[in-house]
Order: sequence, then C-alpha cells, then structure tokens
Amino acid sequence: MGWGQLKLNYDEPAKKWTDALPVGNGSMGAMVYGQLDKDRIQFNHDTLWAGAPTTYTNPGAHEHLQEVRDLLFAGKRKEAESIAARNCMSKPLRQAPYQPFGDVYLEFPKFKDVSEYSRSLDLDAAVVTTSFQSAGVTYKRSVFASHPDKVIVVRIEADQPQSITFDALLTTTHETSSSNMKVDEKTLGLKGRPDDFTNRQKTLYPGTIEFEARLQVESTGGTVEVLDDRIKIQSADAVVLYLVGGTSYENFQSLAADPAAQCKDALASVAGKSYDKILADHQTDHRSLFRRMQIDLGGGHSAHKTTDERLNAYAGNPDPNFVALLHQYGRYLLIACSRPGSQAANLQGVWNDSKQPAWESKYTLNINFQMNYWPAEQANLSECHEPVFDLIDDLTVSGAIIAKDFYQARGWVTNHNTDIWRGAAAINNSHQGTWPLGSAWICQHLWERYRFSGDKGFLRERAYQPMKQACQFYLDYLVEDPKAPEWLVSGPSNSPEHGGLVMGPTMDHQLIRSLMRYTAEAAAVLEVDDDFAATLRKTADRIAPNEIGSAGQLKEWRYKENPRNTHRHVSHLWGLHPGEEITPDTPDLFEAARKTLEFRGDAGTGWSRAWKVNFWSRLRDGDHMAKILGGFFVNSSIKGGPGFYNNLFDAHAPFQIDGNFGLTAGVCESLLQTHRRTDKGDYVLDLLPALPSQWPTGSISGMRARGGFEVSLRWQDGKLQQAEIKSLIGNRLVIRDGEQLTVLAEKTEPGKTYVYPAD
Ligand code: FUC
Repeated sequence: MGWGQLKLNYDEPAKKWTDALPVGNGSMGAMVYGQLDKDRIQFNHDTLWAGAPTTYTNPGAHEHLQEVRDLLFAGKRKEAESIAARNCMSKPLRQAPYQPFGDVYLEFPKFKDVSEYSRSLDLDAAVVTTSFQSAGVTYKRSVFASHPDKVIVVRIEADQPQSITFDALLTTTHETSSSNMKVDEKTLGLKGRPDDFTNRQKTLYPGTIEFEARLQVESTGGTVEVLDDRIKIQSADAVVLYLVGGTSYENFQSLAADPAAQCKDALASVAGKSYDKILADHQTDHRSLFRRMQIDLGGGHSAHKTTDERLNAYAGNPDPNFVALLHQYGRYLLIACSRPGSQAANLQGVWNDSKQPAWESKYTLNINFQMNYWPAEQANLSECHEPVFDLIDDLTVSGAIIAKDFYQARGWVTNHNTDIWRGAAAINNSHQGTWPLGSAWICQHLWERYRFSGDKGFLRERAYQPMKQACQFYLDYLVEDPKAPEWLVSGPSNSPEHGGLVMGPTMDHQLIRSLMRYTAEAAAVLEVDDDFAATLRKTADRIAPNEIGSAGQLKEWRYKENPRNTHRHVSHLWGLHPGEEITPDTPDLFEAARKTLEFRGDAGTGWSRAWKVNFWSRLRDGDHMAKILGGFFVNSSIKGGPGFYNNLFDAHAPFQIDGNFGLTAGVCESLLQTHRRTDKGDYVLDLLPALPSQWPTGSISGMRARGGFEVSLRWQDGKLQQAEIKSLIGNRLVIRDGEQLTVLAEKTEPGKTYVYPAD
C-alpha cells in the first residue's frame, strides 16, 4: 500500500470522543472532533495525574507473609485472602488516576449550506484534516502535534480572503482552581490544578500537580483580540493556533517543575518559524520513524469510502489491507504517545477525556502495559521503547521499598499496577492485586531491546542492574514446595486475574525462570558476576516446571486446575508468547498450549483477542489467527463490546489502547518470528510462520529481528518469493523457511543485505 492510502476517512464530524481522531507528540495528545460551528480539540499532557508523591508502602506487611503462605499451602484460600487484604496491601489501596487537561473550542458563526464534508487522519503525514464547503467558500482545518517543536498546531484556511471569523476558547473540566488569563496580545493562558478526586473507597487524591497551557494565535489578515477568556478573530484570510502545555511534575518524587516555563520555551521554539517549516520538521521527524516499515497484505481497494463503513463490512468480507491499516495505525499511535523523555503509554496511551477513566488509565503490568510495547522493537520503533526503561528506573527505587517492607527481600518488586507515582505494592484486592511479578515481566523489555539491537552499552548501563536487582528479589521470595522440596514455587500470588490467591501459579514460574536465565546470560555477555549467574541458573532449574493437566491442557496452577473455563486472561501461556519456553522444540507443551487455547475460545476483551492473535501466530496457525481477527474487527461504536471504535481505537470495551498495539505485534508475529535459537545460540529468522490463507499475496519491509537484522519479505500464492535481510551488527544469519533451516551466512557484514533464496 502506498503511503497516501494509509488514511482514516469519515464523511461526518465526530459525535463522540471515540469518533474523534488522535494526534500526539509523545507528551501531549489531542483528539480532534472536526465539528462545524463549534469544533473541539480535547487535549492531554502525560504528566497530569491526580495525587502527589507517595510510596504507597505498608511497613508491617512482611509480618504476615508466612501466615498467608501457610494458609495457602493448607488449602485455606479465603482465610489467606482476608489476612492479606487486611495486612498486606498498598496504602492507600488504590492508585491515582490519569487526568484530562483541557479543551480548545473554536466557535464559528453558523455555517450554512454545508457540503463536501470530509474528515481524515493521514497516518503518514500525521495530520488530521477537516474540510467542507459553505456558501461558496471551501474551508480547511489541519491539526498536528509536533514532537520537535513540542506544540499542537491548528491551521484554519479558506479559499476566499477574509472568510475566517471565530472565537478560540481554552478551557478545562477542572473547574475548582483553574482560570484563564490574557498572556499578551496574541496569547491566551489557562492555569490551575486538577480537581480533588475521591475514589470509591473514599480516598482523597488532592489535585496537587499544577498545570498551565497557552494558546497563541498568528493571523494573516483580519483582526485579533485577546480577552480574558477567549481570543476573537475576525475576517482573517488564514489563522494558525499554537497550543502548548506543561505541569509541575518533575519526577515521581518531586513537583518542582515550572509549567509556565515549559509553555514559554515551547512557544519560543516556534517564534519566527513559518507554519510550513513547522509542518515540514514535524513530518520529517514522524516519517523518520513511520516510514521504516511498509506493509501490503493484498486486497483493500475497498468500495467503502469511509473507515467506519470498512470496519462494519469486515466480518462479512475480510479485507486484508484493512488489517494492514490497523497494523500501521498501531505504529502511528506508538509514535504519537511514547517518545524519549515522555511518560510511557498508559492504558489509553496519552488520550483521555475523563476525570475517572477506566482503571484510572494507569499502567497495568499483568499484560496491558507490556502489550503496549510489543511492537516497539519488532515494528522498528525502538526509540519509542525508551519511556519504559525510564519507568523501570523509577520502579527500582519505589519497588525496593516494597521488596523490603512486604517481603524483607533484597532488590525491587512491583505488583500488577503502577501509576505516575510509581506505586509498586499490591492494590485493590488481595486475590488479584497480589501479583509480585510485574517486575519480572517488565524486565523482559530490557532484554528484548538488547536482543534486537545487540547494544552492549545499553545492556551494561541501563538493563543489567534492574534485571539483577529484580532477580535478587525473586531469590529471596521463592519458597520450597513443602511436599516436594526439590522444587521452588512462587506465592502468595495469582494467575492474573483468575482463581484467587494461590501458591504456585504457572505463569509466575515461567516469568521468574526466564528472568533468571536471561540475566545469567546477560552477566556472561558482560563478563561480570559469575557466581551470581551460576546461582541464577541453579535456581531457575529448581523452579516448578510446566505441567500438562487432566484434559491435556497446560496447567494454570501447580496445586489445582480448571481446564475448560474461558477466562479472558490466558496467563499460563506466557511461556508461548511473549516468553519462549514453549515452542515446536517442546512438542508436548506446544500441543498442551494449543489445547489450552482451544478451551479458552476465541472471544475476550480487546487485549485478550490481540494476545490470541499473537498466541495463534506462535502456534503457527495463520488461519486460526485470521479467525480471531474476524471476531475482533467489529464496530464497537455500533455493537458495543470488544472490537474497535469508529476511530479504530481498541474497545476493551471501553477504550484501552493495548489491543491496538497487540494487533500490530500479532501481525508481525504471523510474518516473522525470531525467538527460537540454534544450539549455537543464533536467533533463527523464521519466515512466514503463520501466514493465513486470507493473505495469499503481499509484502512487508522493515521488520526488525532478534540478533540484529532488518527483514523484508514478499510472498505470492501463500509462498515466500523473496526475503531481503540486512545485517545490522554482523551476526550469523540462519533462516527457517517451513521445515527448512539454512545458514545464509556464517558471518554477516553490518550494513549488507542478504537475499533468500540466494540468487
Ligand atoms: C486487567 C484486565 C482487565 C483490564 C484491566 C486494565 O485487570 O483483567 O480486563 O484490561 O487490566
């Protein structure tokens, strides 16, 4: 598909927030409605949250740990849950919610005789455009969020002079302590703090973070007047508005940043710069990431003009290039909400219009947050992964307090959620919130960054210490199985969020085993900590193994089973994806994983379906993968339930961005897998492992592979035509094509492209 085809198109203005179209520059996000007379641009800043710095700790919690374990080993789950609930939980019990920032409203005199309305988001240009005709004049509005200039830009044009008259308002729903002010002759300001927030448990999260936004106008022709609460523009030929914003959040322990200075700096960066130059810089920046990958799955020149119609039609007539559009949309969204220096993408990326967003729009670490970042390396957006590593750095500090106070353990730990204050303790309830495995899973992202890039500097300076300290926690936390003391088990914990508080959930064992093994491997690469690495390997070998249950499924827990339930989480298949201990090289477990997934079924929330796309790809069953897509590509704006909204945001429901990112990763997994290794340790490039028959002919370029390669593939009639593989760091190049393993080059030359089949 050409770049110009990567568009979301609509023929009417957004009515709801999930019709509006997203732009973002990493830290700031905005939703563009494209309404006629009163247009709305709702915006966010990634550091605007409720609450204030806090550790969430509960210092005496460790005193009850042994008792909870004993009760669980004795089969007294309810008692254990209630002791844990009373004594071993975060204080306060719930974490803080992400907050909306404000809205820009553009109020025009009523447009009459409107025709030719169109609204689109061009994923390659990274601009939202609204255009229409009224009384013989063609109007156009363009909105984009520039990362290099840290501004959101709104341009309003007309094809006839002096046709633009409107009021621009800068507002917020945080009304208690916010106010507008005139900053200068062309700038309106808004400052304040979020309204105090009281959650269901009556815990008060005071609005503490200070925010400030500014809206500056540049008009060609006409008059501009800045009042105390609005900017009035009259009879202009063209207008550009610059929206900037900042907060007092400096880091998770300090609110000493200056929001006014952030606004001034951002406006200073665009002062004297033309609109065309700002747009050109924005597009150069965006395309330097976005254009690394192209995908064409065939079909797709659909008769349906608008994106919502295309979505509505998918179930009856699966359109492969609509899948390709969604794949690229995931990449667009990651670029828009996660950049070096920004906060990491939360449950809604950076976009949120509610003061009480679902699940507080936090970072849920028992699947959702990690899913957000599955595409980062594979889909060639490694830079967008950076905020995860910053978040891990913070958690090594806040999580060390929890390791000590809850477990008297070394190292750091985090449970199933964190927020802007880097809460790490068990939250909400003991049977789901007690899951001290967030740290194990999130460390995999450090290791993956190393495996894709081969960057030893990154491994040494950023990755190794958090990984090592996470291992220290688990060395102290694991306990012997009382009935089979040769094995170590995890607990108290749960198999997310299924079956209550237990000892010995399978997923935990996979996560800890994997963490210890790759940390030992990292130590070997860095030539450090030999003894520690040996301890890790020995301990990993003692962790309770995967087991096959009575119905042929993979057992979800060591001490119980429930094979036929259809719960949305399929956590014990972590070892299949994104882990890698279950592969065709372990045929019995591979088969048990398939059985497990058959029992669980093809339904689920948005992220659950996206995970199943990845699972079925790893099971090398492209047609089952496509079947999941068939159920997932449903218009949730019309039907409710899981699917996608009109603006192609993933519907959990409600909106949760993980499904968008999980889908992008899943499409990559179906075309290229690189998690299996040869005996020598090379990552095998497995080409088209799960190509569905619905995509007989297509191509993809710019996929990244573990071991440091960039891969482009073309296929026809379901068969690989050609692969071009660029070596990035000189590793040995091993290809799998079906059953055929080929060493394409014993040693590769960085920068050189290798072709398979060889010419
Ligand atoms: C987990 C999931 C829910 C939801 C929430 C944000 O708790 O079980 O489905 O995605 O995270």
